[in-house]
Amino acid sequence: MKRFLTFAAVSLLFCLPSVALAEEVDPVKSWDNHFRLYAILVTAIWVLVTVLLIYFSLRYRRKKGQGDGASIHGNIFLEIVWTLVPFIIVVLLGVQTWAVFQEYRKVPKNAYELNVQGFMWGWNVTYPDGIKTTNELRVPVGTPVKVNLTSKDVLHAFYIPEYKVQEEAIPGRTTYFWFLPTKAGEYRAYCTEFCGAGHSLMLAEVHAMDKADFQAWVAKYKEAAAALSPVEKGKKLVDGLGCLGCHTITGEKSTGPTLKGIFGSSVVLSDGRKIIANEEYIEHSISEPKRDIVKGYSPIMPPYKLSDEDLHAITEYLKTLK
Ligand code: HEC
Ligand SMILES: [Cu+2]
Repeated sequence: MKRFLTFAAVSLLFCLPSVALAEEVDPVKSWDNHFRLYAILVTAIWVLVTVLLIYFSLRYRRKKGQGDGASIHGNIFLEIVWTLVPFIIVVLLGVQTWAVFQEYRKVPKNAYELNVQGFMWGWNVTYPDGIKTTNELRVPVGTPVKVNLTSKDVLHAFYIPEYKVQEEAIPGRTTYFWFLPTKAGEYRAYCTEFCGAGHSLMLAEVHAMDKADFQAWVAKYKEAAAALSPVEKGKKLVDGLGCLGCHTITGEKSTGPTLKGIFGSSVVLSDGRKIIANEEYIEHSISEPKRDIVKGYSPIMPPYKLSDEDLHAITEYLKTLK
């Protein structure tokens, strides 16, 4: 019993570095500890075997005039020792390997989640705020980062050496990995699955940024996204203001005339005038619909009080509906 307890205590000590002692789980540290344990054990065994080999070769070599030595048959004690010791070592390493593997697979709950898609030949990154980058991965220091990985075409693999993570990117399937950026800096991610002529160019920059820098980058990126082009903004307005409740953009008549192809078309008004739908006409049709009523329609469109900028954006969008 006492022996068993000693054994249990020693086993625990071996596993401690990666499992129990870690205040903050970081697979990189656990991996390093694991590797160190391997290195120490392997070196110790190598030194022991080599030293004994040299010593015995010299000490017990056959000298001139000596006959054959005594023939020795087995030694139960030695047999048990050299079976049990390697067995214990293998079990310990096995247990620790399993513990490290668990860390790699168990993503912390507060992880920042990114989507990465490999393609021939590059990496598309999508962030939670809808930010998109290509061949550029930005992550906040101190927050665990989970990457959902997939591929658009063929097999790729995503590898960041410094974070000791590597995962397969498989078309039609989503795999994942996570890591903890601990220090601000620039790293590089590689494709490690031979995927064609551009394989060696499939690199991505990994920017580990201090939290404040990262937030500033997100804010700046969002601002840029908010500055939509007039056409995009116009589309948003038309979709958002309910214009499509009375108008189509596909050519069919609805409660109101279709908005498809309206710009530059000639419109017959209810009082018989015929005019060309230019910017001014369209903007007036929205802000003062009662002024010019299209022939064959009832004057039911409500006036919209919009800024000049918004009116312009809608007009720009309507111009694209050809
Ligand atoms: C309640 C229904 C209704 C809504 C909502 C509505 N419209 Fe109209 N719209 C009409 C009708 C009916 C006409 C035709 C009679 C007229 O000229 O006022 C018209 C006419 C127009 C015309 C002139 C069409 C032509 O062929 O000359 C434009 C441009 C237009 N609407 C744009 C818009 C936009 C942009 C919105 C949203 C911001 C909008 N409408 C919302 C009913 C509506
Ligand atoms: Cu690749």
